[in-house]
Amino acid sequence: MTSATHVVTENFPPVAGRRSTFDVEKVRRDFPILHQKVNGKPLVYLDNAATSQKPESVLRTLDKYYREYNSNIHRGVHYLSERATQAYEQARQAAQHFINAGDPSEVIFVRGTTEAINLVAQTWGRRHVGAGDEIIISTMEHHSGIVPWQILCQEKGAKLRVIPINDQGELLLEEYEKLLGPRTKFVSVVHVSNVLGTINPVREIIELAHRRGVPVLLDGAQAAPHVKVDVRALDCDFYAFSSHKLYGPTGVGVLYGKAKLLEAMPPYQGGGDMISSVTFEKTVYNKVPHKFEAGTPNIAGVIGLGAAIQYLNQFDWEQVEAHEREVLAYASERISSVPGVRLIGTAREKTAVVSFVIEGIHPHDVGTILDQEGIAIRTGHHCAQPLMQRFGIPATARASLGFYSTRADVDALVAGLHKVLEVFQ
Ligand code: 7TS
Repeated sequence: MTSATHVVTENFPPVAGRRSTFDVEKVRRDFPILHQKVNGKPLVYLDNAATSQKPESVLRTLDKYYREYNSNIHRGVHYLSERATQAYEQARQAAQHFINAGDPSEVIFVRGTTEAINLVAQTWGRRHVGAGDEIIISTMEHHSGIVPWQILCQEKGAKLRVIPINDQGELLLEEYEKLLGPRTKFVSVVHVSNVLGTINPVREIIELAHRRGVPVLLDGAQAAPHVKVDVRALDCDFYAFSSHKLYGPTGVGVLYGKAKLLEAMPPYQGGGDMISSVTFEKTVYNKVPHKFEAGTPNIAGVIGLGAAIQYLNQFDWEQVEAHEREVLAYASERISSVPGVRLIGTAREKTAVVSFVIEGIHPHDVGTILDQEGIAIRTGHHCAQPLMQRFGIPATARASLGFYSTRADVDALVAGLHKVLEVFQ
């Protein structure tokens, strides 16, 4: 008979200890997908804001889960279920430490940033927002940070108020301060913009809201992979991020919430695992975080996210940030020197993203020609149509960096852009 004593504690494959220096070539060797040819050219992957690539250790963790201990969690008494449950809860602790949350119960596993924001809008929002109330968002939100609040406002007769930005793509804090008023019920803003790369002054945004007793959600989809997130230092009330942008698997993400808020919120979805008892007359809900995790979750995905965080834990965050800053500065300078290029988003505080337009050439044509060169960038409105309207453009071309990106990637992109210019001459 097997018992809990047989449970293997090391479910994530071991990774080498902490790396003392940041060696980008060594990092690249951890990502098998990077070493291939696309259209006969070495792949240059610069679409990390859409999704990032996965290191070998994450791939092995997923494989190991399905080969060795695939099982449903929390309800089983058998060996496989106990082992899967343990790995799942270890991943929760890994996520807790990654964002410096005070307790693992403040980490709720969801499908991703989109679901995290919808969860807060449909639970906290439905309970606290009424007719005539106001929710503040910003001009640079991803649609995931707009539509859930619009749905809530429509249902409740509440209003969305929008923080404007300047031409560099920076939030106007003094305008934000003016928007905060007696009807403000909630603030929801991106930590880092997926189009502009702007790192917003979230500490100040939160402090100004808290002075008026207003809670704040940060959309950290683009921040978590690039800046050190410390939810306790920020004092944010909610924080959302997606695994797949953080070198982990798709279909999973994290909603952090302060315990006190989560405990007072009604459940999001009803079903298995979120209950402690059910009769036809009445259901008593499970405690957090399980109250918000109805149904069989993405077990493999959560464990894979744990492995991604464990992988990242080898690195000194300052070294990662310094490397990305250096490549970003190089990319900004080289791309803007291409004739006809205009950068969209030139904030003083920026990370990992270079959006641009080329005079007279549609961004989709830029992307298609670059693809012929094996270069992957993204073109379009990037799910931020109101931001496109603010800049008076329908779309941008966007190169976005991961921590494995190099100056050589940038050089290839710039050579590709010169090919684009030749085609359109
Ligand atoms: N918020 C921001 C700031 C994002 O960049 C994205 C995805 C989301 C929310 C939604 O995340 P999901 O994991 O729930 O889909 N951004 C992008 C992008 O820029 N290109 O593809 C997806």
